[in-house]
Amino acid sequence: MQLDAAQLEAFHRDGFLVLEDVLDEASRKPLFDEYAQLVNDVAKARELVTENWDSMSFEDRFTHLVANDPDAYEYLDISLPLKNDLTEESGMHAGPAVFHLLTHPALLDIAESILGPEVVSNPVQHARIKPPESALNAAGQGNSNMARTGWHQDAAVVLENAEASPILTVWVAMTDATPEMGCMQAIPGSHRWAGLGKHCPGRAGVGELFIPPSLIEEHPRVDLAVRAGGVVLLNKNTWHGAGPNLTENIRWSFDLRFQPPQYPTGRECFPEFLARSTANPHDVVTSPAHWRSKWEEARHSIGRGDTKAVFNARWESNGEDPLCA
Ligand SMILES: O=C(O)CCC(=O)C(=O)O
Repeated sequence: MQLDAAQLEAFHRDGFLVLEDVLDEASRKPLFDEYAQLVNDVAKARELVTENWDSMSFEDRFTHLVANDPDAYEYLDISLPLKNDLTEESGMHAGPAVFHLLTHPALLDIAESILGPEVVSNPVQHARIKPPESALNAAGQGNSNMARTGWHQDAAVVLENAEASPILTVWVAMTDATPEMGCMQAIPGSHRWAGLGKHCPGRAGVGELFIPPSLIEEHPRVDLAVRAGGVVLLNKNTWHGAGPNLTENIRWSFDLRFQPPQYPTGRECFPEFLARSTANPHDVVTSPAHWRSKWEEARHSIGRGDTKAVFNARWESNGEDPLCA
């Protein structure tokens, strides 16, 4: 589905666009199935399978796992962790259903409408499966893949070398995302403000950077609520965040990034790949195993010390700023 002129105008005006009904149930089912198996496998490996496991729903199994062992989330995310001390044992999930999501024609059509015919999958990407906030301990509540997401601009998350890279965020709703579930919120038009706003260093790692709440309060915010199967597009400069999941259900999304090939990704220690191309169709990655091997090679190379895991640390200097307290 290419975006029409009115949708493109709204995206460029607001810095975001909510699109309902992009992925049907059949497109999402392989992901539900893959994650059902994954949660079983991870719970087994972490010795967290309970006696009544067989009678538990996916939601309850997942919640039990991360409530008792928030570190286990590493094995469910679709990126290696953003840690400078990555090892060959560091976890991530790079299953075939995730690759088919990254290369889903409906998502690539949307990306092409904004970026043009050459589309690269940027490795900044996450699975966010958020259980009821009340189930999480302090460590879980500090992890934006499972709990609230501090306000930020996506351009602030990558290295400075990607300053000019037109990176598009494509956020995919696996479940409904309502205000009570902690759907994303954004400030309309904030992508047109000059440069990057002040960000504070993440207290629980570089991925948890945030704009001080006092700088958000003065601006009108809108909820980016969307039904399961819908998509939210974000300009990389749009100020956005997400509240806690205050319901009894899980709130699940994948946030993906796409860009044209000739620009830095801003996270060069992790692998990009060509997802669509009319200029070089033979270079398009079409095999889930090929994609997975790229992440395995990155982990191996970082773990061996051949590649340095470098993430954006540019906000560390704001650590002492009273606004960041
Ligand atoms: O889903 C969320 O909680 C936040 C996602 C987000 O901030 C992003 O995709 O940049």
